[in-house]
Amino acid sequence: MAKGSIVAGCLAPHPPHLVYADNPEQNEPVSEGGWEQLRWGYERLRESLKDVDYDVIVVLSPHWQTYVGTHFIGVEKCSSKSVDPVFPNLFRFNYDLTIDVELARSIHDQAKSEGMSVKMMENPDFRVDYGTIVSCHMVRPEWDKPIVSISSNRSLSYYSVEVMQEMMMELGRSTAKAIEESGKKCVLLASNSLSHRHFVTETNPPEDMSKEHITSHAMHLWDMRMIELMRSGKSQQIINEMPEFCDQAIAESDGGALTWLLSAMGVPTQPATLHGYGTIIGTGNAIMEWPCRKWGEQ
Ligand code: 2X7
Ligand code: FE2
Repeated sequence: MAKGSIVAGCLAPHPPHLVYADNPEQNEPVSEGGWEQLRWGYERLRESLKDVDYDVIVVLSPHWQTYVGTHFIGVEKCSSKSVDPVFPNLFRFNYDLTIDVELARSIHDQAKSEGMSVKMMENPDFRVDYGTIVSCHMVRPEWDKPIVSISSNRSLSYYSVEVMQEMMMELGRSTAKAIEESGKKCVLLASNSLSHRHFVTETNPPEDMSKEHITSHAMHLWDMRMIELMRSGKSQQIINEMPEFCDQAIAESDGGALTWLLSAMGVPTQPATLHGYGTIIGTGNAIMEWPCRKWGEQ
């Protein structure tokens, strides 16, 4: 069997506003659009992946929060309604998705053998979080690929950003090894915003773009710094600066997704492509792609 591989790694932010603004049939609320810069960014990412052959999407979302270890959905068919608890007016999404339980279990087993605390989530009534759904929908609205859904172990809240990073580095290595052994081609998604300080009131209508901007200049500077590091292949520096970034920009990478992604790709020195940047209710969001399929043997 040929070795499996990561064909692309993506930073794929998940504010529910993006799905709301796109008006897909699965979402109940209806909008007049909005956040076009980011939605055009997702269009460019989809175009980039259009002719890429892959079997499965592997996603880590900070909105599936687990406090004892990292969990993996272990139920093959998940269908229900996902409602954003903060924005139920924007996101009530009827989903029907397939999980690649075999690959999920392989990553779980590999991480376990490396000493991580892990669990397969086997409750058939489990409600899939909106972070997972929004990122997957924006990357692949056809929903024709199975996914592997990985939780965000809140080790930063329990311990520290350093402990979170140690654990996500190991989870990334275990993910890459399991993928290699599976023979499957995978797209990896780190589902998170960058700076994450948001407004506490909503405009009327929510898609009024005359009110949308970053919450502060300091947040803008952090977002631009992170984007430039990604664009110049300085992954190790991102990992080194993660403690300050999480602290000062209240960054949503505190959930570990970005560190996990960088580790799974082998902390790349190759540049990432910026497909789009924009703010959502004041938070900073970048759509980035590391086109690993083009790098050849590492
Ligand atoms: O989950 C989110 C987010 N990360 C950023 C902005 C707005 C809503 O939801
Ligand atoms: Fe979020």
